[in-house]
Amino acid sequence: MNYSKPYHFFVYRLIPVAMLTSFIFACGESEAPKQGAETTPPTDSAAMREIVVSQKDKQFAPTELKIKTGDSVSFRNDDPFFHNVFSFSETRVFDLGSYPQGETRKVVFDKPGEVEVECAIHENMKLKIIVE
Ligand SMILES: [Cu+2]
Repeated sequence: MNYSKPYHFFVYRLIPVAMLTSFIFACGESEAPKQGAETTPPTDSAAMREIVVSQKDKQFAPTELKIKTGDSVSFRNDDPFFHNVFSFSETRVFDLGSYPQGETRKVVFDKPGEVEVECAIHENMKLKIIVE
């Protein structure tokens, strides 16, 4: 019969505790540099252009125009008499009415297609706008 006697070694480890008192002087007085909020929001200017069409000598100038969906066209009357701007085209039906020299009225083209623009006063005035 073998009596294996377990030997228990109790090791007391005395860990000297060094009381370290550290005084931390928070000198964090660094002021965050004031950054001016100069970040301008990104403007989708490429997709929202404004094209000016002149009405001069009883004609639209230009007489044909290619724009992108979302663009707007400003019709400026450069003649010393009234013009009228309208369209019955399905792509963009509008009627800006009649207005005198120096006045500009704007139309936004939010759908692709073809638009025939006319003047009710001068029936020879025609402008074709292709909205891509
Ligand atoms: Cu006209």
